[in-house]
Amino acid sequence: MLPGVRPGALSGIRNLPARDSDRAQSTHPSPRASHWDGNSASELPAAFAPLDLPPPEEYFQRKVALISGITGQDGSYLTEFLLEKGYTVHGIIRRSSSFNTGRLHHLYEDQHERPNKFHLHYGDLTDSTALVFLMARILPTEVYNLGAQSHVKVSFSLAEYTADVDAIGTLRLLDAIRTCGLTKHCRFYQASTSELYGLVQEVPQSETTPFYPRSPYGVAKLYAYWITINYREAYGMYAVNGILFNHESPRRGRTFVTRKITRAVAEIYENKQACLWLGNLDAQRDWGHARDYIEGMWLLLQGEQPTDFVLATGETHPVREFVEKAFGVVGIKLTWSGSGVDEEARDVKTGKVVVKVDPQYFRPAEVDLLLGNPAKAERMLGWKRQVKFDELVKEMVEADLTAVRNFVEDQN
Ligand code: NDP
Ligand code: GDR
Repeated sequence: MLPGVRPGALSGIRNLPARDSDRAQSTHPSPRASHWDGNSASELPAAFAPLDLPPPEEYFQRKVALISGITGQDGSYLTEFLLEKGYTVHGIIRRSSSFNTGRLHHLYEDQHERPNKFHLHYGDLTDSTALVFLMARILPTEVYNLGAQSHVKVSFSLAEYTADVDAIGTLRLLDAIRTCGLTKHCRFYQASTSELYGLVQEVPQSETTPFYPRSPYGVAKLYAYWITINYREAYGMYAVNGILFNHESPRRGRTFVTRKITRAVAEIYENKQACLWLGNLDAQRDWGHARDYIEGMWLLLQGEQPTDFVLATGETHPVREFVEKAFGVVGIKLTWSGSGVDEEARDVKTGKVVVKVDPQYFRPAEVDLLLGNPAKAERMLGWKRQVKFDELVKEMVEADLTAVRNFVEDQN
């Protein structure tokens, strides 16, 4: 039982449509392992007897999403979005000794409004058997692969683990779809990233910009990007990459720079913290609001043809500017002095040093500048970011102020 989860919420799969095994067999060929000549990749035999699938007209009327990474920032917003659209949402959660479902708690509160629409299952992107089992039981129509060791700096310390989860984990999920014979039954979204551009080869970056990842995370995501395309081309799957630039929100994990800043601003303003220690203040990012990007993910799976898209704001800002704007929300004006590791910022009014540099937050290889070109998504999907940079900073600082004042210690 999940801590804090109501009895029954983790009870596994309910609400699946009734199956008609006779009709299902007529729409699904028998395994032909003994006759297969080993030449045609698209005719690989199923690993086990074909699943007892509902007939296509019934199967595709269902809107059933399976989300890896449901407990993360994006997973929680995506769950809300899909439930609103009438989907049944299944999420994969990891076993953890501490709470990891904090971002989903409010959805349990809504359970009585939407009975049997929201289910969580233990699983892990490192566990193929669990993925195949879940795929076979849930029979999703859309799979969103958001699960990842998503911290770039951490990936330098956990390079092998990051590759296992972010690269091979994507392969495992795609293979679970194949193993269950669902390549034509479900659409697959891969959470690709602007970190693929790394040492950028052109500005701004678009779908055609060459990649040059700069971290074990970026390199792992490069494999995931290509294996998604490979499965699309090899098996005719509707599998797409959303190449998303940084997107933030009050639900952002507190070790990412935006949330680290907004939480610290709130703590400093309330006299609960003296100083904010940061790494590279010169790095520039194209920062949008996570909620806007969730809609883009869904749109990517609703197209006629599977195509990869960049989602970005088309603006870039240095970390230093985010810091200034965040302090500005609580009326603190900063003055900067020094350079490199000696750079610091003082509160103009009090003269106190409130920002300093700590080299422990530098990265062995940095991504200096990201600036996305969302023209293709705007043109073909009608997608456009709604929340502007200043609004994003304000929303995050205000949410952290409320949390600090109410002694809310979220686990993000
Ligand atoms: P988070 O770090 O907030 O969430 C990551 C999710 O992955 C969590 O639910 C986490 O579970 C889960 N996870 C980690 N390891 C495993 C594993 N071994 N098996 C299964 N699940 C696992 O990331 P975001 O929500 O910000 O990002 C979502 C996805 O989008 C990620 O793949 C990220 O790399 C990618 N991305 C994010 C961008 C951004 O700016 N936010 C931009 C571009 C891409 P737990 O809660 O237990 O840790
Ligand atoms: P990023 O996000 O690496 O872009 O990856 P992060 O917020 O960690 O860093 C952004 C930039 O800020 C600089 N920085 C600091 N970063 C952190 N975390 N902590 C600090 O103290 C600090 N000081 C300066 C960093 O050096 C960097 O240049 C995020 C993740 O969500 C990825 O999963 C996703 O793929 C990309 O965004 C797009």
